[in-house]
Amino acid sequence: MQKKILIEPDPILRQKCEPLEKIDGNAKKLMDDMLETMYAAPGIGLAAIQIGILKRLVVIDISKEKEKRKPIFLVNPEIIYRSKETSVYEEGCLSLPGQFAEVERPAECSVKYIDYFGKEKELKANGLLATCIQHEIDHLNGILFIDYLSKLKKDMIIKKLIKHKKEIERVIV
Ligand code: GNR
Ligand code: NI
Repeated sequence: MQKKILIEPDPILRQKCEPLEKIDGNAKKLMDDMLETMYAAPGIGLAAIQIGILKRLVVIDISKEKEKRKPIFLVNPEIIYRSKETSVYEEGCLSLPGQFAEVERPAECSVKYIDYFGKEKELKANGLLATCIQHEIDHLNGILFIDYLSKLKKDMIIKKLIKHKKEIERVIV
């Protein structure tokens, strides 16, 4: 089932998420819902916290539109390596609709995680995947990409989002 994505400013997005204890049917159902929500948005990543669930759970799929889908589920992910070399990407976030900004992060990283089937895995990533992994793991710690911008840029984006939320309210009421 497709879920509603929380939009900043929302205090839930600033919470720290708890590790998932075990991958039971409920957890699998949640991961399936996250994937469906991410594809519908559409986005290349989604953390459970973005649909209001405070668990350390991420889905990512950076495959192109016409390619075969290649979803990656990261349960309790931990970054175990960050390159000194950095790269800059124009980032967006489904919780910051319409807002984009360049963010500098380590160009490469390795992540240790548990997969959809409960198996321990490691993945070394570069390029867009490395950026996306770091963006998603930030979500699990209550961090958004606007936290890396100047106060001026961050405040401007938050102001726009508040205005956007008020406009949506007006349509509903
Ligand atoms: O869809 C998304 N695109 C994106 C582009 C550049 C860097 C990070 C991302 S993640 C984002 C989806 C999202 O908000 N995930 O939390
Ligand atoms: Ni995001």
